[in-house]
Amino acid sequence: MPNFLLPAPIPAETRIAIVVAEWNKNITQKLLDGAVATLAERGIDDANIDVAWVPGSWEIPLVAMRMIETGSYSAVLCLGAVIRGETTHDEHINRGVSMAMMDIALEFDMPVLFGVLTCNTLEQAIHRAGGNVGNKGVECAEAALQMIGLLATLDAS
Ligand code: DLZ
Repeated sequence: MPNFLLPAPIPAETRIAIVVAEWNKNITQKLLDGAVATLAERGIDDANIDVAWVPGSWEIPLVAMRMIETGSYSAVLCLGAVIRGETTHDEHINRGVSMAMMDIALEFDMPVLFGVLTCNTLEQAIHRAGGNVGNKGVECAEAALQMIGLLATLDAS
């Protein structure tokens, strides 16, 4: 039987940053609401959640990095909705943002949660923002708490 590393309990003072894009706000507001509600259900006080709205998903990585640099947070949730249009803009945004988010996570040794929807249609986005495919904001909040706990376990071992 292997040793399974279990996430440690989340300390009450844990602070979470959320960066959320205004572009497609009808979708991203639902992602934000899902994330905040999930964090609250898991014991994170509203006062320990800081939310920064940015113009679009392209702007998420810079603000995520700046929030991490304050040293105040245990994780940063990045929420956005990129929807394919007539041009290839979505490919550029998705590639740039996803790679930057991974770079930031590894450089700053912190969970950076990828809650940017990358959809072909508005309908797909609606389904993933509280519709019949769940809510990506909820998933990100749950993933953030799991990662904070797991990293704490690794710190202690
Ligand atoms: C410009 C643009 C377009 C066309 N589409 C989206 C989108 O689907 N989702 C999104 O989050 N942002 C979009 N943006 C805005 C860019 O992310 C960015 O804010 C602008 O290009 C300014 O840098």
